Amino acid sequence: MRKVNLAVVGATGMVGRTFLKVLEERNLPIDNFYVMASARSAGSKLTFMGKEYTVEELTEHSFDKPIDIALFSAGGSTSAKFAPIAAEHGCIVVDNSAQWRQDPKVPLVVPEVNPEDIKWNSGIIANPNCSTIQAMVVLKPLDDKYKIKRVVYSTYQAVSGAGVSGWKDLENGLKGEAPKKFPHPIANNCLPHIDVFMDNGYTKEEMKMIWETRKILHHPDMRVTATTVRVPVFNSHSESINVEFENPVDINEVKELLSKAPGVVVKDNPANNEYPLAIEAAGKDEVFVGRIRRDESVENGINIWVVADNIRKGAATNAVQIAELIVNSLN
Ligand code: 25A
Ligand code: L14
Repeated sequence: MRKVNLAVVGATGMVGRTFLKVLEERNLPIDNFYVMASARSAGSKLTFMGKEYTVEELTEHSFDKPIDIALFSAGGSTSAKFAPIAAEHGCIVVDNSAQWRQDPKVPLVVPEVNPEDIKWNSGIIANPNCSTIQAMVVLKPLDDKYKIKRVVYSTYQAVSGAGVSGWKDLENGLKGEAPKKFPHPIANNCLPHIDVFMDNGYTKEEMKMIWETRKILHHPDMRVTATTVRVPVFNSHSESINVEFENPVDINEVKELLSKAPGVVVKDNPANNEYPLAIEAAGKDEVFVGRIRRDESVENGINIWVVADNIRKGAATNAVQIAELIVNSLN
């Protein structure tokens, strides 16, 4: 594998720091390495592969030097401005924000699901929303086998999804302090509100799950609905997913298919109280699925419970896997 020059943009954030950790673990072949963030943290130090790196301020000139791949997680407005500058300089951006995901010129990729889509990139590849990624890894083999007719998502999302400030709201809220990031206390509470409200009454997080599911599975008309809820959990998103299929399903075959699916671990043994749990998924890269059962209210339906670390598979790990696909395509 050829060595690449790689930059991490938003390196001091929740996802940015995890990019560094995952890059170290997976040993991507890196030649020159750069860490970038806002002026706020320029000059601070980050350790990568035992070496200390100084955080640079992200500017219009950051990509004047040769950089092959940049992993961005610095928010939508930063990506809107700087990802095109990086791409113009020949760098391939893997962007973790929602800024480019619906752009028809930008592939939206989960490596276990639609790796072939990286081929038609024009300098920017989007990393999907954390809640979408973990659902896709599980739904893809089922769609291939039974053809999905309709999906109903209900999510139970960790505060780490809202970055450093979301984490602090739960930490401080448990001590009785008022929230700064969320509109209501998150400690001992559930907020049916993630990202902004839209004209149709859905939140943008819900609409992202709907739009992104269709784009990744290449089913532009798939019937999908979602309710996304913030819960007082530090890390790992849990999801109840109800799926209706065109074709008849056999529940044992579903378990068999999922146990063979790449990136998926079936944890489904109710007799021993075994099912996926947020505290067990945290720190791991796999997507855990359990409570696999028939939806007895329809002819061809199932209910499942899907849990994954939203900062790792939901953000950093998925982006690094995309970077690996890019590196392989350069050879
Ligand atoms: O609303 P937006 O614009 O879409 O932004 C959403 C925010 O959500 C996070 C991320 O916050 C982002 O800022 N995020 C995005 N995608 C996410 C995902 N999939 C996600 N979180 C979870 N899952 P974050 O706090 O994790 O990281 C922010 C990083 O982006 C850098 N950054 C911000 N503006 C920038 C920029 N880099 C370049 N140019 C810009 N204009 C940011 O750098 C950080 O690396 P920094 O220098 O601003 O951060 C310095 C230190 O400040 C602390 N901190 C950061 N944000 C907050 C904060 N403290 C309190 N409140 C904050 N909002 C951190 O400790 C950081 O180390
Ligand atoms: O990737 O949990 O679009 O607040 C935006 C909001 C990720 C999570 C995205 C949150 C997200 C997020």
